[in-house]
Amino acid sequence: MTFGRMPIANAFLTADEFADEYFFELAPAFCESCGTFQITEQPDAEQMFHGAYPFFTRSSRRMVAHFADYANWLRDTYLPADPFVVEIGSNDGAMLENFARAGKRHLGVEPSSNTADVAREHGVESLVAFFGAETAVRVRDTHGPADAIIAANVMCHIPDLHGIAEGAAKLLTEDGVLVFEEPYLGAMVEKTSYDQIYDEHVFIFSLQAVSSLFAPHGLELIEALPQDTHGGSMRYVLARKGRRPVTPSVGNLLAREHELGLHLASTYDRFRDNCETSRRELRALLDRLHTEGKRVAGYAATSKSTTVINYCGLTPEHIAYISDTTPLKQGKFSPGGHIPVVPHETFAADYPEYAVLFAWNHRDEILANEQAFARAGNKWISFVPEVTIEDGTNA
Ligand code: DWN
Repeated sequence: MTFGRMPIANAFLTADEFADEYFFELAPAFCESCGTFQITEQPDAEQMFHGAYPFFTRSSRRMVAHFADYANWLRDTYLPADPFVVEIGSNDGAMLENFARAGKRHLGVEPSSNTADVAREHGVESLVAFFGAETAVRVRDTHGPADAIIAANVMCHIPDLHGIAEGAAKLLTEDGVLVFEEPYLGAMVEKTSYDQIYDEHVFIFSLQAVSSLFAPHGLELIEALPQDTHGGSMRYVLARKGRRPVTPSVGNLLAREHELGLHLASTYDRFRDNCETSRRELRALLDRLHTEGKRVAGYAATSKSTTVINYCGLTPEHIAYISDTTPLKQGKFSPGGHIPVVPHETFAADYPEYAVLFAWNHRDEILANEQAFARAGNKWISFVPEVTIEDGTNA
């Protein structure tokens, strides 16, 4: 299937950059032999992750709390008393800060220098690099082997997964674990959350895919734990084959994937049809509101919104502006659709009548924060799992 011509999801730009904007074809595919769902063309990593990368994990308070829980769970379940923990794609240090504060040995490996700088400000030791076999050996030679290599919303960004697996196999101690959590294919298919598909997300994983991708490197899936973050994620735990028991979660969730038909091409034919229905309905709703002269804004200039805006052909006529809390995005335009991004203060000073909830994955946090918007009679527009209008009071 194809979502058509797509810009880089986080390449927010100024008006004088419109003429040179980069586009590629966003075309996902499903591999019936290894079970991966992936995009077939991806821009170069340096075009996406660089010194002005505009996503900071700390933009969601709920995610910061989630990472504190993730760190505690890891410590209690898999770590020795004096661990060395390496995080791949450590961003602004929201996860590793929990180890840094406890005085534990840690290292973040993060390719975007600006987010790594923020991590250092929070006491997180950070190496600006892409993780792979070479970096893994460098880290092992300078710091020693790692008891855990962790990641969150990172593995699905890395096309050379075999390089990651090879690096992990070199860097981990004998009983070390590789733990990562990522948007889950089962949730995406069930909710038609097609906006999880964009340049950075080269894969949307399932247990089936993770098991088969890491097995050739001697790494075995020993536990899987569903997470409600980012609209439905899965935490995967891998260890050297035979070193740790495989928990029942793996068999149970693999059976559930079978029931969902995640191994069948026909499931993705249905997913494509559902995406097209969602597009038609969102576009029809926004066309109608435009005709009626309603004031509509977007809420949160997420990476995901780039897929929605461009796939649905949304313009500033449909969505006058997008409110976002990230200074690096404010004053710029959204990729492809060229919708202005404004600070949250602009939204709060003069509420629009409708707000499209682009950060639907942070729904509870946002609706709770925006009670004044809802109480003033304004409405939320959601598109996951279905296109709906709701008032959002008492959320
Ligand atoms: O995998 C990825 C996920 C974890 O984070 C990356 N590829 C990039 C990023 O994706 P995203 O941009 O879709 O993430 P979020 O967390 O859904 O959205 C973040 C954006 O939303 C930021 O620009 C800040 C903004 N935001 C806001 O304006 N008000 C977020 C919240 C919670 C808010 O209340």
